[in-house]
Amino acid sequence: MDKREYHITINKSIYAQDIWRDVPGPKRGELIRIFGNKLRKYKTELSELVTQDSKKIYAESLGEIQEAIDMCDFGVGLSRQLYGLTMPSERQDHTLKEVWHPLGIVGVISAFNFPCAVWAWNHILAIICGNSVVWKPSPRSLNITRKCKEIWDEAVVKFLSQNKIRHTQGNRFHLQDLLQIIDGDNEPAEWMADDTRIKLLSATGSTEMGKALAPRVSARMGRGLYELGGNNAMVVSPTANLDLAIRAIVFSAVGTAGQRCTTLRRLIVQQDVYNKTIERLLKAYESITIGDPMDSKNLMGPLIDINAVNKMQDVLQKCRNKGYTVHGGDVIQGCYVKPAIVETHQQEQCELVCQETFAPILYIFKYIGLDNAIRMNNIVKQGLSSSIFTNDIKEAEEFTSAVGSDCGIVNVNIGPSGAEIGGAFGGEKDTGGGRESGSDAWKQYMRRVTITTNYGRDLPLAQGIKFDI
Ligand code: UN1
Repeated sequence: MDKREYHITINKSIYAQDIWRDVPGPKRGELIRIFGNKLRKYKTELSELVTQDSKKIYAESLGEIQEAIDMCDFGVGLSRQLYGLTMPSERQDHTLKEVWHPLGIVGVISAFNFPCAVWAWNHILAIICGNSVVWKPSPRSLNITRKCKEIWDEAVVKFLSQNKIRHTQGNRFHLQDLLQIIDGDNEPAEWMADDTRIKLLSATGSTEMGKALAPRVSARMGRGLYELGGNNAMVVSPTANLDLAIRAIVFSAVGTAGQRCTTLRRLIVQQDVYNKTIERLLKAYESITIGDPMDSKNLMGPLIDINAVNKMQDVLQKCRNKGYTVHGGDVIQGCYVKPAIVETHQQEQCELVCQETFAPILYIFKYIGLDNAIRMNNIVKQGLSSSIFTNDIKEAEEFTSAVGSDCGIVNVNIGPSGAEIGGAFGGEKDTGGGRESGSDAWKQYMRRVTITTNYGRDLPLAQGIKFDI
């Protein structure tokens, strides 16, 4: 897309939002209900496209589309719950309240690994809140993106056949334009970051990408919502149920071929259960079936591209040079690799471990006491997700307390990946601080207005100020 096409897209987005902001919330919910039902209808086809584009296994792609459907259900309910507040006014015969209004255009930048669900987190909330969306997907996700847009347009047509919308713009009015696709790579992302017409930019991807865009968004006083890199850990305590822990480790370290932002990258195991845990984990890793992601017997497909394979191999070589023990990690063929476990034999986490390598590499560390494990969990720059396996309530409470994990997501007896949509999703530090999907994340997609109304016959001033003329 060139700059001229970009401007046309943004203009269409402005027209569509101008109409949409005036549509009552519950009616906006009606469009999302129709869209959600269409996602249900096309679930198989959409999941196939997710696998085709992202190379994740089909079972996970089904989960991804389900996540988008769940978002629609959440959005329909939310459309009747965009609650403001009323406060008692200090002045006689006055009312004081806060209401939430639509923001305008929301820009969404999504990554290859969750090409549909993460867009849906943003799109559904943005639409329910009365906004329009311009979506710049990863250039690797074009098939699933096109299909989502096609289904969206169908949903809009059905919605318009059942609902009358007040508008004044004649032919220029296309409600389908509430969702538009911006294709391209870094350049259009930069245009979006600099564009004052985009009121909120929600970007998912690497910390590097976020750090390049965020200053541009804030330089124009725009809003940014960032979901960036993770370097997620799990603590395995001596009281952990190892049967559950091993399953959770394998799913969160190997699932999506280690290419989730929530992927488990660091395993912190108490020294008394270290040997037992490694032994069982290595055995579990041996049983992982790798191959065609559409074949239901496989738990792992290929990495996204040859660059990812090379990066993984490079990091593993550096690990060997450092004297770490590397189990697995070999290239099978093309982009198919074996997942790797790296025993570091130390508590210190070197630079290699502190960076996020978007590949199935799991580093293992030993800890002695929980304080030590919490410090190890928190030492990296990223702060997305974390978990502890323990049957000791004191340990679980400490890990989730203010002095425990410093991440946005803190789990007990489940792995760090695979969050439900109902909670707010996101993390601290280099992860960017944004929160998406459930809870009250919707508030970022609206502007808050504080309204004071005087229904009396006098004009009292706040703070009792006297200013008589
Ligand atoms: C991502 O990798 O960007 O919690 C999102 C999870 C998924 C979302 C991952 N529900 O792992």
